[in-house]
Amino acid sequence: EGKSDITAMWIKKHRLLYTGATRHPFILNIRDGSIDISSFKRWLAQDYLFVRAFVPFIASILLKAWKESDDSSDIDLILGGMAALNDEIAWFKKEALKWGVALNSVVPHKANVDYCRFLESLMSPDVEYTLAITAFWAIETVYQESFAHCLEDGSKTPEELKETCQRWGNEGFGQYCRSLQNITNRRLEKASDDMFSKAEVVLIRVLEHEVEFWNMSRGTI
Ligand code: HMH
Repeated sequence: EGKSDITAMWIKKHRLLYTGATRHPFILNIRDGSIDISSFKRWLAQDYLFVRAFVPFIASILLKAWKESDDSSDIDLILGGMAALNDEIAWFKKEALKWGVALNSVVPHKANVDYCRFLESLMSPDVEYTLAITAFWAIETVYQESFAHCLEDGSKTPEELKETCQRWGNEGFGQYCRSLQNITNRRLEKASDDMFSKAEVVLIRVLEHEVEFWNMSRGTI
């Protein structure tokens, strides 16, 4: 470990917040089969809006990688992520139809607006690649760790939600997240002290936004 796996060190350091984001009651309720379908539908509709905002975010990272990265394989990975989003948006439309959720009339919730605004702040050309890739890695990893938990042995995830959990919980997506983590670690190893502390703050902000995003599914705030 040491200075070569900084992201793993940060996850340990911020364990409580990380667990809050990856083991949220919404996820635990999917896993134990007690999920209220109206919560799931609320999450589905809001996440569709989030994913649409995620497209320009990834495009901005692609641009930063092209300008700043010393490893051209970063571009291939980010491009692959972008291509997967095309499929993901089609999946949201199909899934919404299945659950009777009207995607064209979804009103973004405050937590969603705040999270998308945070993404937008990172899209600025003034924000360094290192910071943006840290956020990207953290955002994807929270979903991977959350939904993979719903597929582990002993989980009682309802059959009709398994496809959703597979989307982010599958091993291929896990590998993709590890590749993003490797890029993030590589960048952080060479980062200045200032960049290093800024990146840690970015990670904390992502985790906080993810908790708020899950909270939204309750529909009480
Ligand atoms: C809120 N975080 C949120 N939505 C997503 N779809 C992901 C992460 C993963 O792409």
